[in-house]
Amino acid sequence: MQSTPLTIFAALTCATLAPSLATAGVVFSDTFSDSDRAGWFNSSGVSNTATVADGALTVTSGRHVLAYFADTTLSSVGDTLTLAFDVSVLNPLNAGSGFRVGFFDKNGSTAVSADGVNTGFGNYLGYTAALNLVPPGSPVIFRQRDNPGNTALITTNTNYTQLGSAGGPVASFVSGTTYRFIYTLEKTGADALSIGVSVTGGAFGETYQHSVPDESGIVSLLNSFAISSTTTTATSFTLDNVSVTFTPVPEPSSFAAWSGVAVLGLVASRRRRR
Ligand SMILES: [Ca+2]
Ligand SMILES: [Ca+2]
Repeated sequence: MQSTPLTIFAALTCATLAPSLATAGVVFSDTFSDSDRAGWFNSSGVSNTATVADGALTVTSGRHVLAYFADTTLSSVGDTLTLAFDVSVLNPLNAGSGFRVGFFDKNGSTAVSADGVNTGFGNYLGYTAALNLVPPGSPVIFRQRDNPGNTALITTNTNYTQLGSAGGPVASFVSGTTYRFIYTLEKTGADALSIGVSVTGGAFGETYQHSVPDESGIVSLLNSFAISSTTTTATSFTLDNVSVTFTPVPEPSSFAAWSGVAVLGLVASRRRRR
């Protein structure tokens, strides 16, 4: 297409509108192919409890690993934030709430910049899902971190209110088997969220998926996540192909603006052909 004043205007308008949509998509990604764990912080002051080898991150149980992403707000009904990762565990055991994942808002705190022993997290708000890797029918337990104070982020439930529980793993995790773990927050109302997990792979197939709602006092600004297992759950866990993806529903105003741009472009194109 040749440039006309209208197509130039349309292109400029697109460029102006583009930043408002730039927050959609992948806001965090790590495959550990560079053999380091820059951007990940271990709750231990002993650095060798989280190490990268063979392109994956292995974390000793009893500790969490934490990473940050840009402030992301679930503002419209349908907006979804998803943490996805491959995980394998070594020597999984029967322990309720043993394996935990969480999305958090650091809530004005300074982001940690080094490994530490559960310090600096007193103000964090957010949500966790916890499950038993080797259940006898234990449910997945969903909690909200809504009572800040204790500085441990995810290795204690002191700061948490239980939102509910749902079903339970339909099989046990098997040592050394890689599973795809997906943890999701979806805005479902003005002051409501749905928190869900799904695990696929091994004996789980596609069948393991549960969620519960939080129907008031929601945390809709998120900028960090953590993954943890208790010492009674497994010897260690190994992560790879970790991503956080923000999937907003398109704003009506964005639709209107973009369709306006499209109409302008079409008009310009037709005028030129006449
Ligand atoms: Ca990798
Ligand atoms: Ca709540």
